[in-house]
Parts: sequence; structure tokens; C-alpha cells
Amino acid sequence: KFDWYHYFHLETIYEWMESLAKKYPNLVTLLDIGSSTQGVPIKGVKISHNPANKGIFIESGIHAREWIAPAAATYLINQLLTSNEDSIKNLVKNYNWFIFPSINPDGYKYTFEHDRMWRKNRQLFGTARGVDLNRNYPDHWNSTGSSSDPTRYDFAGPSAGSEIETQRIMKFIEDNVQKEQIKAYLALHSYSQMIMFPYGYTKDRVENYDDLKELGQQATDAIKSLTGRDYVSGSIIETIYPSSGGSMDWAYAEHKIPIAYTFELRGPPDSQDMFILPAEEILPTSQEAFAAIKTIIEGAAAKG
Ligand code: 0X9
Ligand code: ZN
Repeated sequence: KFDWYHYFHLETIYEWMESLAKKYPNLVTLLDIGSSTQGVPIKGVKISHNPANKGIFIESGIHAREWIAPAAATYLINQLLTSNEDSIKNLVKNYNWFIFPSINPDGYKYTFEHDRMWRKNRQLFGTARGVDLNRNYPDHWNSTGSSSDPTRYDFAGPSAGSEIETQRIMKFIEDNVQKEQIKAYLALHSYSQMIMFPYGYTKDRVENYDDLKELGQQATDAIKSLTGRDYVSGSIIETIYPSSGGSMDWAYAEHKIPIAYTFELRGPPDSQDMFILPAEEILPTSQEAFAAIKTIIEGAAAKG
């Protein structure tokens, strides 16, 4: 059984994805882009109705403790496959979706088995462990808001793109960005209620800043009218804090994927552990994420 009232182990998420590939053989393909540092496969689903469609790439779980992110990704998959709403059916008819719920599987497993607050991957550096995979990408790597110290939560790694998990995603994008016409790169995180776009390393505005800002604003409006929650939209550096070497920034800069967003979903109302979102909030938070994604994709299409 799978639902949006509980958080699930990686194995359960993967079993559910496998069941979808069996249930919808003409629509869903299971993707396996290779294994993590500790040998766990990084799996995703491709939802494709027409090979000629443009592609949308979605990653979540790069930060292990942000459990709402993989949960929201599975909600998105479920909506795309089961909704009877015309506007949602159109999202499946008109786009090919590449959705990877947990791109840091070692870290995700570790948060279930040992330390709920673990963030990084599990690579060993002497007595310390873990690279912040969202600081490891080769775009202005380790220039700001990241650390060279392996004991820190924001350790950028020994070199740009050093981590196996980073390399798996980079290769998937490199191999598919042209072939599958990937036009959107979306990353799911928590917490802060933000819809952010490039860049994290500089205040210089990206070339399509106005479009990204406007679409981000439309998405925050959609969330507001759905659940009443306030989300804020802007570039990473002007919303959350400076940071470099993030996956979305790399996808935008290196591969010119024009629609690039990182979502910070809900945290709990008042808690010391802002990454521990009560399970009752999985559904409304996932609905917000879905509304935002739908608004952005539809809005981008309208802009042409
Ligand atoms: O620090 C981060 O990586 C993200 N915040 S989180 O609390 N989820 O860890 C936000 C910054 C994203 N930065 C880039 N994509 N550069
Ligand atoms: Zn995060």
C-alpha cells in the first residue's frame, strides 16, 4: 500500500514505482541511472505518451532529511497517472516527465536507519562523512555558501562533480537534454516556502529573469489560492542565501535548460527541527508543489 499520509522507505517507493511500470506499460518506464556511493540504485520514472514531446526533469531528495520532497515527487507521479482532470491529462499528453524521487539514496536510507537529520551523501573522508550534493556540481563550484570542510553540512566535496550521485545525474542530463528536448529542470527541497530560480552564486540577473520571476509569482499565487500558504519567489541569492554548485544552477548554465526552479516546500509551523514535517502535512504540501509545477509548465507554454 502506498499513500500520502505516511513517509516511506526507499525500498517501498521503488516497489511502488515498479508497480506503476507494470500497471501502465504504455506510459511508464522505470529508469535506473546507476548506483550511489554505497551501491544503491538511483531510480526514476519516465512518463511518456509521445516521444516527440518536450521533456521535464524533476529531482528530489538530494538532501536526505527533507522527506517531504520525495513524498511530493511521488504525489506528482500519481497525479499525472490517475487524474481525470483535463488540464492534468494535458500535462501527460504534451510533455515527457523524468521524475527521480531520491537522488541521494544512501543519505535517505541513513535518515530512516540512523540519523533523521542527515543531509549529505555518505562518502567517507577520514573520520568525517558526506558531501552536500547540492554544492558539488561544476558551476562556480565552492565559490560561496559552501565549505571545504568535510565535517560541515555544506561540504562541497574534494572537487567539482566528485561524487558518484552527481555524476549519475550529470550523465543523464548530458545524454538526454537534446534527445529528449528537456526544457525544464525542477528540484524539490524543504523548508522555507520558496520558489527559487538561478542563480545562487551571484546577484547578476539571468537572461530570462523577468520570465522566471513572473512564472514564479504565478506559482506562488496558485498556492495561495489553493491552501492559503504564502510562498516567496525570486532568485536563490535574493530569497534564501548565497550558495554555489547547486544542481539546478548547473543545469541552467551548462545546458541552457531555460525553466529552472528549486522549490522549498513547507516546514512545520513551530519546531526546532524544521525538516520534520508532520505526516498530516504531506498531502497539502504535495498539492501545493503540484499546483506550482502545473502553473509553471502551463505558464511557460503560454509564453512560448
Ligand atoms: O542550501 C540549499 O541547498 C537549499 N536549501 S536547503 O534548506 N533545502 O538545504 C537552497 C539553495 C539551493 N541552492 C542552489 N541551487 N544553488
Ligand atoms: Zn535541501
